[in-house]
Amino acid sequence: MAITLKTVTAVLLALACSHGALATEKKLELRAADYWDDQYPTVKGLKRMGELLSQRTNGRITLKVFSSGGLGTEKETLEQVKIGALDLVRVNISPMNNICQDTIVPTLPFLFRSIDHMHKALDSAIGDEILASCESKGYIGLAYYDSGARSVYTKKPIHTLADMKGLKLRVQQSDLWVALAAAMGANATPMPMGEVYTGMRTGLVDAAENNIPSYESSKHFEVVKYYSKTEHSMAPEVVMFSKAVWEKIPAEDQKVIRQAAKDSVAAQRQFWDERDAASLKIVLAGGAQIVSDVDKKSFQDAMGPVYDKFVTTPKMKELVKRIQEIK
Ligand code: GTR
Repeated sequence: MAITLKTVTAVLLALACSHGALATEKKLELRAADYWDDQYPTVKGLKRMGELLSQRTNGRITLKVFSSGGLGTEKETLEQVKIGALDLVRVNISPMNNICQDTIVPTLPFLFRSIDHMHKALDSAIGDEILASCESKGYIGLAYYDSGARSVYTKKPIHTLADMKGLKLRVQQSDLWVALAAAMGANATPMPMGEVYTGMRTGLVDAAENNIPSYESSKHFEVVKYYSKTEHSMAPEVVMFSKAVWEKIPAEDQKVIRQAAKDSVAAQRQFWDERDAASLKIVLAGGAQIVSDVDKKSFQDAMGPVYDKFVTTPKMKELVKRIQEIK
């Protein structure tokens, strides 16, 4: 009897060990999507995450990045991630706005006073809470990547809010962005990034808004030459993992993935700064005019209705307050 018990225990132990070993030794080939090409800072950030994953697991966990929008628009790739057809995606936070309400907060106009303020907020518990709020919608938020500040570009200089009146402004596919454009006095046309170049050429839209690296990489600077520094939003980029896939991954591997994403952030920020400077040179050489004397206050003063309409829950109000209180 004693021998039998001992044997059973030994067998059970052996089984448990081999099971554990199997779980952690299983190869994991992750697939990510990004709208931009291989040289863009967000793709370079994802690739850094992949290098860290391979290094830390001796090549057992790998990350293949499908760049240049090969797997679809941001909205489409987010849907693939939701159903687990794709493991992760890097998107701007804006297409998450209609999916997971708290992501509206870091998208809000003129919320962050500076890039440094934005970093402080997103690197703190506030940033983690916002990402975690997407879990019930099928997304595990892993990290924020830099995206600078967004400004308006069109065929004329914009010096004050009044200059926006009646402009057909392309915005991202988010209700918040439609309201934001309306508050500026513009007519919002939501569309995916990939359609904006043609939209501008054909006159479907006559203005858009983005950071300098996007203005350059999308070649929009070839069509509209005035980039006016309204700096109305610092909506960051996010790396979102599929909850459907996540739940099938052993806890130890989840930890490694989370950490690799977090540890890729510092590199991504450096890639961002380098590209920001390089892109500015390219657009200037291409004949773009950077308009710096913008009456930002006229824009800021018009944003009250956007806050009233979109910062609706006690949680969102609290998040906004906590961000504003950061020194
Ligand atoms: C860029 C961002 C893209 C995309 C784009 C847009 O800054 O990197 O992911 O969201 O903006 O305006 O659609």
